[in-house]
Amino acid sequence: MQEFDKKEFKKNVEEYVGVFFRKPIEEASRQQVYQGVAYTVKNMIIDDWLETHKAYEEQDLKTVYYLSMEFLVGRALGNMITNLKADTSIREALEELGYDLETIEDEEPDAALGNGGLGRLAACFLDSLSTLGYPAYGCGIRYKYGMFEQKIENGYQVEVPDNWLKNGNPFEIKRSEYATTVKFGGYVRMIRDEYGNDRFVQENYQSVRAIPYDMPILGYGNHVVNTLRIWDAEAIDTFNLDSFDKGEYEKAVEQQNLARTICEVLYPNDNHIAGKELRLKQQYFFVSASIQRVVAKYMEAHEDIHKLYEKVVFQLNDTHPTVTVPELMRILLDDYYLGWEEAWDITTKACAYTNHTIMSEALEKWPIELFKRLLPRIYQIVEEINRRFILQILKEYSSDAKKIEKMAILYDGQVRMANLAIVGGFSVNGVAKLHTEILKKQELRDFYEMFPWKFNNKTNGITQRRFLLHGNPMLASWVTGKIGEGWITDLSLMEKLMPYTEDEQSRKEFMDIKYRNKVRLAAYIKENNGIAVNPDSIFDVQVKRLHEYKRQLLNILHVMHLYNKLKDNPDMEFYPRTFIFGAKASAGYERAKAIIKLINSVAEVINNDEDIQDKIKVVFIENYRVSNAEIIFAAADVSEQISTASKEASGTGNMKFMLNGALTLGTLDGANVEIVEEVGEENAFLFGLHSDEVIEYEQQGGYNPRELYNSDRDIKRVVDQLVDGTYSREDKALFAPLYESLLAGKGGEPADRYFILKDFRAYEAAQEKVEKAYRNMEGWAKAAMKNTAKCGKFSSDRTIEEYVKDIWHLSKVQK
Ligand code: 26V
Repeated sequence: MQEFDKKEFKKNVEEYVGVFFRKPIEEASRQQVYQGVAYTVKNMIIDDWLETHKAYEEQDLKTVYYLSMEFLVGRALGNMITNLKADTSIREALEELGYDLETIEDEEPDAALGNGGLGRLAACFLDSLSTLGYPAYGCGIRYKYGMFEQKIENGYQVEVPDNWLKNGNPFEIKRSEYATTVKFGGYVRMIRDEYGNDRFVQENYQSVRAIPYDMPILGYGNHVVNTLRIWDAEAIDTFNLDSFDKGEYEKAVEQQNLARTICEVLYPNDNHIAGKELRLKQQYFFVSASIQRVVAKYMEAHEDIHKLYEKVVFQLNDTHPTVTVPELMRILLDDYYLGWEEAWDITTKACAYTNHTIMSEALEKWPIELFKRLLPRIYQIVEEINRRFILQILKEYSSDAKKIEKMAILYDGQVRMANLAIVGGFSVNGVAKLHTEILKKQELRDFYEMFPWKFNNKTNGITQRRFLLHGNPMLASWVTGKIGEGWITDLSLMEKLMPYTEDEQSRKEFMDIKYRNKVRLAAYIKENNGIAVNPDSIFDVQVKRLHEYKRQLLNILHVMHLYNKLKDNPDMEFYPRTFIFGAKASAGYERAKAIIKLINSVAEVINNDEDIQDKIKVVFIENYRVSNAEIIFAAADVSEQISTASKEASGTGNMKFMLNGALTLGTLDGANVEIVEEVGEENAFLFGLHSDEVIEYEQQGGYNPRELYNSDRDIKRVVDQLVDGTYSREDKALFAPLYESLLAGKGGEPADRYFILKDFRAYEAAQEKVEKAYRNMEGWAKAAMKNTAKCGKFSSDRTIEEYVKDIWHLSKVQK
């Protein structure tokens, strides 16, 4: 990249606007100016992108392919400007054109190709891989519609399609030259080739053309540009639609429909399997296209397919891309004519699997009938993998039928994807220490016993470039002022802030920045929700997907309880609080949607109750997403991480709050455990059941919440308020399903299966400690600063270095 030339930059923006929209820049809309800026910035990185890939080839470097159904990358422009270190100069240039940078950035839609934690983690990993200079591709799907846009109407969530590509995507490049064909259905026929070998060919199938689109992923200040390659489907037009052959015609139409539907939409479920045929098609589609292309690229530069694993490693982001295992086998067996053992050796040395949840609802299983019909050749291969694996179990455990029942890949009419991923690879990792331990001791115990060497932990991380440098510019420049800019690429340096926690002036500066960020969020809330909040109140924030195990219900029940107390004792001591929520619920998840409605109903009642005198405000931020998350984290005082212990595999929002100086109010779950290890228990607020206690209750079939309900008047009162019309005058039955879930359960599930009432008093006590701690501003400021200072471990740069050292074995590019 050449030196930044402001004049040239402005000229380029004007030229793009002129060429694309036939307008002088003075007459262009903000969106048009955004487009001009985006193309100009893309232009600035194009040479680096080319050169990076040339360097990879010349240095013949091993590459990781991060296979993921989701990449929740968010906006690209601001991130690229940050990573180009061109923030100040581009800001200036735009000001001379009459625009401020934020306004232009706001014109970009979020690329929301993911649901939540799992997709955002993939995006943070790509940022770190480039920044650290490792050869990497993200491989995924170019959904036409990403995560839905959430509107709140009358307190209810309404889902609006996210047409993120409607104005085009300035950052992507269509790579038709790498298109491949993916086949579905039909049947497999065995033929004998001219050398007398059995060969398998798929016949009478339907196929689609997979077309890759590449998006650049910039490293920070190092001119390394990796690629996020997402696939779109197009129809294969070898059939003549005018054909009088009816069979031909129908097939052509079917193939067109297949191509049209595959990449249409991201499944907006998180932690729940719907078992939909289209989803399996999506999985095989992007996996087959990616793997075919990887093998072809490898063979362009190498002779020996047997050594594929020396240059290629596939990381499977959850079980969603697990068909990688049989697909790679298929290519090696059917296209390269390898024997089974050779092919299996290569495959199991090239694949590694990350587990992201122990929630049994999310464990992927496919009906054999469906799997076989859609992927007949892949199914044959899975059958053979399963047959051989069962022989291995029998050999090691003689005739232990229980082992086969638990570990078989094909069982009870289903294909169990986690089992396939574990057997078909060399590494299985969890995403936080506690989570990995639970996998080893509970969920995947038998596999751990059989393959202990495969298991390892990789505690998640987040990129400080987006969540501090870009999202909280005031704090970022304060930190740089104190300790220099090294933290941007080495977050462990934040430790150097520790001495400043003892300095009164520094504490004042730190809290002043927090205050200004609260003012910024308050303005956002005013503009988007029409609610006025007080930046002097405690900003208590829970933002994440809505799920019962994350216990937004516990949070809002506690708010209802506080409100009861204030109504009973109007003069009680009370530090003003703003409870902020943000969450999307899966469209079909009724209880989750009821919780959103409840939060909004409670907000409506409390925010408009004059008796409360603004001591409590409740805000539900509409359409929580990556771009507004950056503003929210920067402004938080309290980070709510209150999942039922053992259920949240890691959490990554918890780390973003910590980085921005919020104190964790949480259970000992996921990465909270490690956060508290770093910052010290005295700088967080822990409460509630521990994971082993939860697991023990679960093994006994739950606990009896009725007893609690009958013996604790305050608990009874808030639970009853779910059904007495306090928050649903129009329809008392509105929240009955939530009431029922707490006291009865449904369809055999235990009552209060997430231990909300069980943990209620402990949560209340922790909240009282929060209030008390906040009254001591000195102490709070120290603790907040310590959170920022001690967050070094939670950089995704650290996580990636661990993946490289223990799993991927990559080398950095020399540039
Ligand atoms: C599962 C499913 C099931 C089928 C329908 C679509 C769908 C989409 C996503 C998922 C994955 C759920 C697992 C997940 O997101 N886990 C989260 O991963 C984060 C990154 O490791 C971690 O921080 C969170 O604790 C964990 O819940």
